[in-house]
Amino acid sequence: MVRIIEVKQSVFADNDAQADRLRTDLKAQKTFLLNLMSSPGSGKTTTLLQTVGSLKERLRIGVMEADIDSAVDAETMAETGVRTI
Ligand SMILES: Nc1nc2c(ncn2[C@@H]2O[C@H](COP(=O)(O)OP(=O)(O)OP(=O)(O)O)[C@@H](O)[C@H]2O)c(=O)[nH]1
Ligand SMILES: [Mg+2]
Repeated sequence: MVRIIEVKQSVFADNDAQADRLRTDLKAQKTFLLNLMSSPGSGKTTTLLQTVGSLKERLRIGVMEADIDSAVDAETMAETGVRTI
């Protein structure tokens, strides 16, 4: 027997609400947030290093690395002089 359960509320409703709050806060602070995600080895760090190199004199930039395995990329980014965590 198949039972269909109707979900009236998005399971991501809480995520959406938090994302909305974050967007509002960042806009008020005039902060542009970019989440850069792609396959391992596809060129994220290279792209970031070039982007930061081109813009760091004109914009205040911070990088949050989300590598759960190592701090190699965070250390590489920190060498550019921008705030990196
Ligand atoms: N040919 C070519 N090689 C690239 C390009 N961008 C990056 N690479 C090379 O690809 C390799 C991986 O680049 P990374 O920038 O370290 O890639 P990543 O996505 O940060 O890798 P992870 O952090 O390990 O997931 C390096 O050897 C880069 O020099 C590109 O546009 N063309
Ligand atoms: Mg990388």
